[in-house]
Amino acid sequence: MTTANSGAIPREVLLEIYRRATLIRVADEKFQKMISSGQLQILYYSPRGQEILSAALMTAINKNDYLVTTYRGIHDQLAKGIPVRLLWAEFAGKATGTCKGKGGPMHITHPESGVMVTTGIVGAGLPIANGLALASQLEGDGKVTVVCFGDGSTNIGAFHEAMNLAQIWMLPVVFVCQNNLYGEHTPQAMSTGAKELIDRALGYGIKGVQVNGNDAFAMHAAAIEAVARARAGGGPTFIEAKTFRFLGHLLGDDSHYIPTQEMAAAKAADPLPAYRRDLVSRGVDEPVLSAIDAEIGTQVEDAAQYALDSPYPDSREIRFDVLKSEIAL
Ligand SMILES: Cc1ncc(C[n+]2csc(CCOP(=O)(O)OP(=O)(O)O)c2C)c(N)n1
Ligand SMILES: [Mg+2]
Repeated sequence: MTTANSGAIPREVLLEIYRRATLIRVADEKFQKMISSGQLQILYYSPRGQEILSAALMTAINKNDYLVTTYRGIHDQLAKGIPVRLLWAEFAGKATGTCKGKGGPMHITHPESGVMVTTGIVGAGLPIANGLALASQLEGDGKVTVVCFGDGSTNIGAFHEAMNLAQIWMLPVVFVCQNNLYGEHTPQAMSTGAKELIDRALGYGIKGVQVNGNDAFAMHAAAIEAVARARAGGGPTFIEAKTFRFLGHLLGDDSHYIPTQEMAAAKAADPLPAYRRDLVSRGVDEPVLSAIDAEIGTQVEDAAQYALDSPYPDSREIRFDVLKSEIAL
């Protein structure tokens, strides 16, 4: 196992990371507003605090590479490039959504963007990712599958089986553990014996990398290396990306189980503003970043309105897109 180094990133990629992280941030704020004002009635798992991680990760893969993620995966989906309007409409349960409003926030799928599966079952994404990666290996299509999951998932049987099988079969898969130090309402030390999750890679002979997921440079470099290894037939990588979630498990969680000082320190190090300051100090003009902020603001407002204006699916839709193409009711 190794700790990833920061690498040089081309300017256009630096700006793309900023653009995608800003999209996540602004979309998250708008979702919160719509939920608290009653415009949307959904359970919401905010990715606030984990924006840079996803943006730096997804800029290391191609549009047609595969992503599998979780109920908290809105940051991953947006960073992967899912059309914002379609994502919003699906969250709102509208017929224009990625799954015609029949999946809802927990089941976002959009193969055209490589977003293959989103699951609410902790740890369930890893074996599915192996399946996608096996298909790529058999077909020789050169695609890589990235699967994102939380630290809590590393205690689930499916995690261990998938890690083992991926290494034995040298599958083109990158396991990305977004370690935000808490599972649901439980501090890691109460659920996990291992002090460092990265150590779990050792047991399966998998290349393990531990990285500060909130550092765009380190995160991107680790992802580039893992993806290159997978594409070249070098097999899987386990990336433990350290991060923090600012709003607890789901919207409305008062995070009482998180020490006040720990939360305050994490918020003081808010990764997106820190990245913005870093870009400016590296010579990126402030107006360039402000123009991105404005463009994203418009895009998010448009997507939210699109979702509100869209119709709900017809009740007859319940019989379609199931295993049997039509069910007699
Ligand atoms: C198999 C399974 N067990 C329990 C749950 C209930 N549950 C939902 S989220 C969660 C915690 C997951 O924590 P982590 O993997 O760290 O992800 P995070 O929410 O922190 O991103 C649990 C236990 C579930 N959805 N699936
Ligand atoms: Mg967690």
